[in-house]
Amino acid sequence: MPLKFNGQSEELEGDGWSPLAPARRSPAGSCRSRSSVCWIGAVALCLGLLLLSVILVAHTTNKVNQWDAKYTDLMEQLWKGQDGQPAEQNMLRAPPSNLTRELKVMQNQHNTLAASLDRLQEELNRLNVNRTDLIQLDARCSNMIYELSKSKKNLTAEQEQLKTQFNNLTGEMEALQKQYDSVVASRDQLQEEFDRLNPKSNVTERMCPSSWIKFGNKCYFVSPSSQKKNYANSRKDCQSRGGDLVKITSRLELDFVKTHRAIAWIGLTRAEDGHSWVWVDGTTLENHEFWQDGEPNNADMEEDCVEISREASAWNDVPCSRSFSWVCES
Ligand code: 2F8
Ligand code: CA
Repeated sequence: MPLKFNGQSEELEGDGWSPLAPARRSPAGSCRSRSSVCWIGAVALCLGLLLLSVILVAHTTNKVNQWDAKYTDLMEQLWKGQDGQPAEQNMLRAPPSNLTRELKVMQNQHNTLAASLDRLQEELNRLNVNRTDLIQLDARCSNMIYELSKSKKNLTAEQEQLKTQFNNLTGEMEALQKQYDSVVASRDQLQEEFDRLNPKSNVTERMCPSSWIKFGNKCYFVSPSSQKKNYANSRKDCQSRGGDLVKITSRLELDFVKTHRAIAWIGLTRAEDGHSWVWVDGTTLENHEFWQDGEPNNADMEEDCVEISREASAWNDVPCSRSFSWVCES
């Protein structure tokens, strides 16, 4: 007999047995009277459900394994070519022609770039060597600059010390010079006083070397008439003999000289200012009375030395390069 579902009672109805129906119909429990039958039915139902679940799980697992195997096969086919080689290798073995061209171009570019890279590497190595040299040079230069600046500092300090010493010594020298001048002045004063008090002592006999002529209290050397020298060499000769060219300070002295040599150099030259005249001892000419008439005339703007001239037995300015005899005194 078929089973029917009762919507109101939510029970299966039929002529046959319904496991729940008795309990609903008799809540106080008519099933209690048939409890063992109820329990057996419930256990059987549970076992049936359990068996059904096991079957479903086994079926599902089987399906999953089948799909997994299929998926693995598909992946292998995709990875391998028809000939069993990997698909990528096949593509590389027989690439399309445009790809081959591109590959060649890229290969060429790669080679060019590799060559450039090599060259750049070499250049880099060379620059690194130069850089190392420059770093060493820079270090040496820095060291030298440091040493030089140290030396400069020391030298500057030394220079300052020397300057101070020089200034002190200059001061001392000036003080000593003043003392010396004062002592000389005192001596001269005492000498004058002594001469005044002892007139006979003035006449101090002085001896002159041979070939020198004594006149007054001075000695004179007159050069041989056969020898002529310019002004500078004449003066050198006098100095080598321990004297200098004659300095004429009186008519008497001029007359003495000109009687021994009519034409001769004397120790008088034009001063730096171009106008005044100086003696060999550095003193300036004060007495102008012994010039010839019209002299000094600085003829041709080149007459800076003085001679005793035969014509007038007086002085004339002439070029220093001219050659004459000379007269020395000491
Ligand atoms: O007339 C005086 C004149 O005579 C000479 O020049 C022509 C002298 N020159 C020499 O002796 C070189 C001048 O010094 C002198 O003034
Ligand atoms: Ca002259």
